[in-house]
Parts: sequence; structure tokens; C-alpha cells
Amino acid sequence: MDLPAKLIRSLRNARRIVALTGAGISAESGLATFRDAQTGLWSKFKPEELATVEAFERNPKLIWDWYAWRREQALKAEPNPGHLALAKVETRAPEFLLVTQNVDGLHSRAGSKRIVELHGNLHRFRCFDHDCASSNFDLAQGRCRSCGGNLRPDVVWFGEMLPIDALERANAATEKCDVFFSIGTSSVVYPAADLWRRAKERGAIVIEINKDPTPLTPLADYSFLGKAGEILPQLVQQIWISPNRLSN
Ligand code: BV8
Repeated sequence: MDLPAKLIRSLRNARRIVALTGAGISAESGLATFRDAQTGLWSKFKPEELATVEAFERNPKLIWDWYAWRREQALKAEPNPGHLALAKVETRAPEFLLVTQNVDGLHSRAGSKRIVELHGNLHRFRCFDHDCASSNFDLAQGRCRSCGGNLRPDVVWFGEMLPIDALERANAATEKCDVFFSIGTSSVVYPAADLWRRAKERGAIVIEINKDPTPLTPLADYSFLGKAGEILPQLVQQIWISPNRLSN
């Protein structure tokens, strides 16, 4: 992959880099993206209809089982070269921050340390009915043992506020960054989809790496259409691992 010399120079000189990831970066680990058609018994459901408080209140067991299935898929999956490449950047770029919309936990399994999970993590749980402090949970039944109420996954559902500390940390880093990557996301879920705009307003270089065009594609400074698991390792290799001399 031939990167423009101007981009190589900018990336090598960049101190503050933010990378926003979405479900697309886990696709090559075998996990369905959020808007891909789901498989098997979940194929008749739309994720955005399941990932809501209303859906949970209507049928807690159905939603608990959906997340149990996704947890099982995530645990069977392995981080792919895209996740690993971002973990590598963190060791090379002094102020790199990974902001993810994903709840699958694959970035931390790939070795990333500085991660902001905007939408939570489906491997964590909390009491839905009384927000009990204890973590005395019956995961098989999806029950809180302290109050006997329902458990829920510790993720952000549509219509719910994002964790304020996560959102503030993501906004603060984005408003100071020199380079902003948008990787494997359809850029349609807010407020995460606002981050690239904040970066652009600050004068950062906005780079998209995505398999399909998105609303960001025509507005990004650079847009690489393709698989993150293929593009990211090449980009990281050229910029941070074995930087060859610039031709001009
Ligand atoms: C909130 C956790 C407000 C659960 C998720 C404006 C401002 C604020 C809110 C809104 C607004 N407009 C609308 C809203 C409401 C809503 C929203 O954004 N709706 C959208 C659909 C229009 N936002 C919210 O409800 C948010 N809450 O703002 O609250 C509020 C204010 C006051 C008081 C109370 C509330 C909460 C949003 C979080 C919802 N939770 N997930 C779970 O996962 O079960 S979001 C869900 O979508 C996932 O986290 C996912 O990560 C995220 C984004 O999807 P993507 O990651 O982009 O995945 P997608 O499948 O769409 O795309 C994948 C892309 O990858 C594709 O483009 C594909 O081409 C590409 N790809 C595929 N393979 C590869 C690849 N790319 C590279 N390589 C590959 N190999």
C-alpha cells in the first residue's frame, strides 16, 4: 500500500493520535458487525431493536440470552491483525488513545492498554432492578443474588447516556489530537459519530479505514476503503515499524 509522502510525514510527526473503532474491526475475528444480518436464531432480530431498555423490560430473558450468545462468540474469537496493529501503535506513539464503540473486549485481549469503551463491555454485568452494589450474580439465570432481580450487561443501550467519564475522556483527547482515525464504523451512531467532526474543527487530519463508504468518506482527509486487518498492519509497518526514507 503506497501512502502519500505527506501523510507519512504527518503521521510520523504526530504526537497526539486518536483512533475510533467500530464493529468492523472485529469482523475479521469472525464477529458479525452491528448492522450485518445476524446469523442463526438471532437472524430474525435487528440488533438496534434488541439493544434497548424497552426490549429488555419487555423480555429480559430474550435479551439476556442474546448477550450470552454474543459473549460466547466474543470469547471464541481471537484478536485479528487490525486489533494487534493498534496495540502496536500505542507502544510507539506517545499520546495515542483508542476509543472504541465495541463491547466485545477484543482490543484489551490484543494488548491495548489505553482504551476508552464508549458503549461498555458485554463481559461486565450489573443489577438492572436495583443497581445493587454487590457483584453476587447468577450468570446462568441472569439474576442478581442480592435482590433476586434481573441482571443486565454493562453496555450502553440506545436512548441511554454514555458513561460520562468515557465520553469526556474521548472528547478531550479528540479536541487536542493531531490525527484522528475512524476505523470499521458506519459513522451513524451518536455521539461517537460526532468525534471526527470535533477533530476536524480542531484542524486534525481525519483518516478513515472502512470496508464500505460511510457519511464520513467524502469528508475525510484520507479514506482507505478496505479491510482494517489488511490496511492497518501495512500502515503501522510503514510509519512506525520500518520507516523507509521518504522519496521526496
Ligand atoms: C445517547 C452497545 C442520548 C450495545 C451500542 C444525536 C445525538 C445523540 C444521540 C442520538 C443522536 N441521533 C440519534 C441518537 C440516538 C442514538 C443514535 O445514534 N441512533 C442512530 C442509530 C441514529 N444514540 C444513542 O441512543 C446513544 N445514546 O446519545 O443518549 C441521551 C441524552 C440524554 C439522556 C439520555 C440519553 C447511545 C448509542 C450507543 C448504543 N449502543 N452498542 C450493543 O452493542 O449491544 S451502538 C452499536 O452501534 C455498537 O456499539 C456499534 O459499535 C455501534 C456503531 O455501529 P458500528 O460499530 O459502526 O457497526 P456497523 O455494523 O454499523 O458498521 C460496521 C462498519 O464496519 C461498516 O461500515 C462496514 O463497512 C465496516 N466493516 C466491516 N468489515 C470491515 C469493516 N471495516 C474495516 N474492515 C473490515 N474487515
